[in-house]
Amino acid sequence: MKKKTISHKNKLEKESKGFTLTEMLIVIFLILILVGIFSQAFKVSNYFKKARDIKRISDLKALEMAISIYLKSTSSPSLGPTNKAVDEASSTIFISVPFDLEDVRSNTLLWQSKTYYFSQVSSTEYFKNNSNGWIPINFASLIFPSIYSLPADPTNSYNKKLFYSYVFKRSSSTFELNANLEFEDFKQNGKEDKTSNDEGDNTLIYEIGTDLYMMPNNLYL
Ligand SMILES: [Ca+2]
Repeated sequence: MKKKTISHKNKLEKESKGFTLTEMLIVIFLILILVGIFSQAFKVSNYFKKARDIKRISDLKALEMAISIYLKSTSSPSLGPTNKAVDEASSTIFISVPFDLEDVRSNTLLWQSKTYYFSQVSSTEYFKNNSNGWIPINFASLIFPSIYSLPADPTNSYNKKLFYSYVFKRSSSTFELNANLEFEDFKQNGKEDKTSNDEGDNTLIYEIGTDLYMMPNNLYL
């Protein structure tokens, strides 16, 4: 009777060990599936980051070209409203985020002992090409390149630090456009670094324009 009890106990232990092994195999199998799913999701997420960055770079290049041609082809060009150039009383940063989505118009930014103010327009105006858009330049009369509507960052969020920005200097008729990039390969020291070799003063940010030393370098921090 005692022998039977021991044998029953051994049987239970064997069953218990067998179940653990099966369970382990199932867990390993599930982990492998999850690793596969996450690595695919990571690839997809990277693909979208890259696509958004390509749009950012191409948007800013198009805007730079349009502003440069506007300056050359317009008899008395205006890069922005009175007092809002970086060399005027209220140095202003114009951003692509509409104020009715995220309002930072009362914010200020201190950079190198100088205070910068923010300019935003509404979501029904920000894309306008007639100086009422987020870039205060009248592109409406520009024949080539034709800018029918101003591009904005694909994410376009101040809080996420993904938006376009513009500043200008009146005395020299110069300007700068900035965008923050997401794709690791395009960032500083990445395989296709786009932010530290653009001749600007901010190695973390994609800068384009005719004076790349105007935008405060703490704007996207
Ligand atoms: Ca840069």
